[in-house]
Amino acid sequence: MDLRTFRANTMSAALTEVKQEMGPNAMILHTRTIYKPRWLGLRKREMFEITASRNVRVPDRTPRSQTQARPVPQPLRPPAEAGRQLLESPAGQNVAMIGLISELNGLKGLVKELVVRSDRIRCPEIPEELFDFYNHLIQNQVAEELAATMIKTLQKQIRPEHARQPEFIKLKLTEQIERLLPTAGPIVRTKTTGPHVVALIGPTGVGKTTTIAKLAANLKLREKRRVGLITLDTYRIAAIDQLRKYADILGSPLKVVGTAEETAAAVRSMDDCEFILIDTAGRSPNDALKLSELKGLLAAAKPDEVHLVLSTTASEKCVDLAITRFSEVRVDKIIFTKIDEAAHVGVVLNVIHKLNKSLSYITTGQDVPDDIEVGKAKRLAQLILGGSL
Ligand SMILES: Nc1nc2c(ncn2[C@@H]2O[C@H](COP(=O)(O)OP(=O)(O)O)[C@@H](O)[C@H]2O)c(=O)[nH]1
Ligand SMILES: [Mg+2]
Repeated sequence: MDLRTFRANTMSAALTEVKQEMGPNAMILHTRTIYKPRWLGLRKREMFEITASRNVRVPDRTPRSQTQARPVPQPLRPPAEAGRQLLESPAGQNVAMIGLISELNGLKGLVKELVVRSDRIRCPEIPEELFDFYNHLIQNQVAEELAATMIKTLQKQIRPEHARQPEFIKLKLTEQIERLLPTAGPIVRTKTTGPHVVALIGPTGVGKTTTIAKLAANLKLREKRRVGLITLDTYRIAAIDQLRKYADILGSPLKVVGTAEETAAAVRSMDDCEFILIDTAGRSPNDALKLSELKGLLAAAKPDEVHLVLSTTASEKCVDLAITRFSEVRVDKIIFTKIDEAAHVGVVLNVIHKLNKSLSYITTGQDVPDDIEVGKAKRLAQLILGGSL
């Protein structure tokens, strides 16, 4: 079969090429729209592709001389019937489909244009030539106000011709993200006697227990430190079993406690450890009673640092509520989990910037102990500005 593929910027340009190269009777076998990505995935370019052939047999359009070999003579059809059959033939349907596709593409372009225009109306302060970069930040969930501030700062740093140099703009935005996103570095023990006590708090299911296991395994196996584990999560048997499994594998002591006295006693009993990691039950941010109970238990443990664990996959509303409520307990640093599952990670920048707390770790998967990284602004900038994990 004489099969050929044609690509052009519009469907009608592709059709013209088909006609020129293969003649007016060419049969369209397949059409599709291809999207070619540009820098940072902004405004993908549309291409139209047509696959056509010169010599596919379509029975109803075959010249009379070629139909003579048919075993049974065909009755003559009335013109309307022939028209209907032509429409229902693959060729007819392809032509109808092409018409629909090009109309749809026209509409899509129009909607896109309208969205961009209305965004521009909403943010008149964003200069035209930097609008795509602003849009990219917004699409990655950077808060609108913060994105606008970043673009205005960028405008002061660059000359107009730089707007056409995406790599340069990326560098400048990375520098800004590094300034906006303070990081805490890894957990370190600065005292010379007694354990360094670290507690993780946060909503249910964000990954606190898994993160405790990752931290404990890294301290124990990579840094050869003596690590003790305490869990205040006495609500669910499964939660205790989960941590016990890791404590057994690591050969670390584990205490399960439910009262302030038990908590203080557990910390004292691990006096020979260099680090004590405290896991807590995920309290619902709405449950004020349990939150104040958590506050009491934590106070008894006298932690050196308390990390609030937040999931990148949670909605901004959930994250905001968790921050408000858990701040009443105590928050020194922030851990963001499930970066691997998040569609966009701008929320990390928004939260850290708004709270003025530093980012300690990010977690990037379910595997203990590997899927954890010390929070680095450059890494986050890469993720926000288009890098992938
Ligand atoms: N994809 C992904 N899943 C995670 C990550 N951290 C934890 N999880 C999963 O999230 C679920 C809840 O974790 P868990 O540690 O029990 O949460 P907790 O209720 O806060 O203690 C489990 O299925 C974990 O395997 C992460 O970084 N990425
Ligand atoms: Mg847990």
